[in-house]
Amino acid sequence: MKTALITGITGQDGYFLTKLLISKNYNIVGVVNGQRNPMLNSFTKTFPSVKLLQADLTDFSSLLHVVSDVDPDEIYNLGAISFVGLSFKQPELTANVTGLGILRLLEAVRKGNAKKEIRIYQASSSEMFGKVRETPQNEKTPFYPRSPYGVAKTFAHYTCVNYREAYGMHVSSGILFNHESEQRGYEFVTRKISSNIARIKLGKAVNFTLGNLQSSRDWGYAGDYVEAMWMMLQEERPDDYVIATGETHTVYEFLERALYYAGLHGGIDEYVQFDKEMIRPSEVDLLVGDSSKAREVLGWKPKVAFDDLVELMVNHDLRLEAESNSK
Ligand code: G4F
Repeated sequence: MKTALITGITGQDGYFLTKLLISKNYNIVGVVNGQRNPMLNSFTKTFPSVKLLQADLTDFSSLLHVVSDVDPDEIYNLGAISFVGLSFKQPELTANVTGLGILRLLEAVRKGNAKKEIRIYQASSSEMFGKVRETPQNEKTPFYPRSPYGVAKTFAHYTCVNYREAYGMHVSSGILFNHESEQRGYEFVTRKISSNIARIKLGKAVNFTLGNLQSSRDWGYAGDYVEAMWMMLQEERPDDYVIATGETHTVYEFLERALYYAGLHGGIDEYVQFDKEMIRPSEVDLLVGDSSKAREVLGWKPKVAFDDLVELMVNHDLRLEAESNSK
């Protein structure tokens, strides 16, 4: 039985990766900072067999202990300050967790007592492409990050490349484009839209606020994307892979589709007000990924299309809101 150690296990991707690895009969250990984590209770209820250990990506000695004690076959580093908007407000914390976290983890593997051939997955991000240099973006596209989050992820990405080359470590990075689901945090735009539209549909709200509706994202389904993470670590040779659908849509289009699936037929202005607080100091205007390499080498491809993604998120939130009425 293989053992996987997962940081950021209580987030959206941690949820789907845990499900996947349980189906593959892994022994799973999660790294959590229990005192500050509001998701902990629901995670332990959903996955009672997963062992959770206390450590933090900002605390090298805690990582050293956990890695040495668990001695995993695979490590998935999903832990991060992952909300781009917040990274502008807390840039130093973002650099520490999202940027330096993987450096500490790699050092914990190198210096600790765990086996040296551990395979490591780093959650890189399409935010690294930022002000894009070419379209679509692939593994060779130069990075131009536009947020403290993007800068931190770029540092982390190159740290992984360096540890691979300098020390021969088995580190692979998935350059994942936006991936959403019914487990998505409410601060991200897709879930903000689906949850608020569900509330409007059920008469619990009349409108909600959004910022820039013109930016375009390549949105896929998180459940599909965690399969790519696992596939990367099954390859003999570590490498970097873009994981994306190859389709891009504006926030406006997501909103339109969501209103349609909820059966709300008024104009967008009827339901959405502009909030200048949501405008970022610098924005990523357009992301669309070319995942040919992952398709060819890993045999990975996305299964859930854009329309299906919007529909499943809206239906999920309509159900949630209806259930909370009946409680
Ligand atoms: O949903 P978002 O906050 O996601 P963003 O910034 O693209 O980042 C996500 O994807 C990255 C991959 O490229 C990940 F690395 C990262 O961790 C995260 O998962 O915003 C999407 C777009 C932005 O252009 C934003 O300005 O939606 C725009 N937007 C408009 N109104 C809004 C809102 N975003 C949020 N969160 N809230 C709004 O009210």
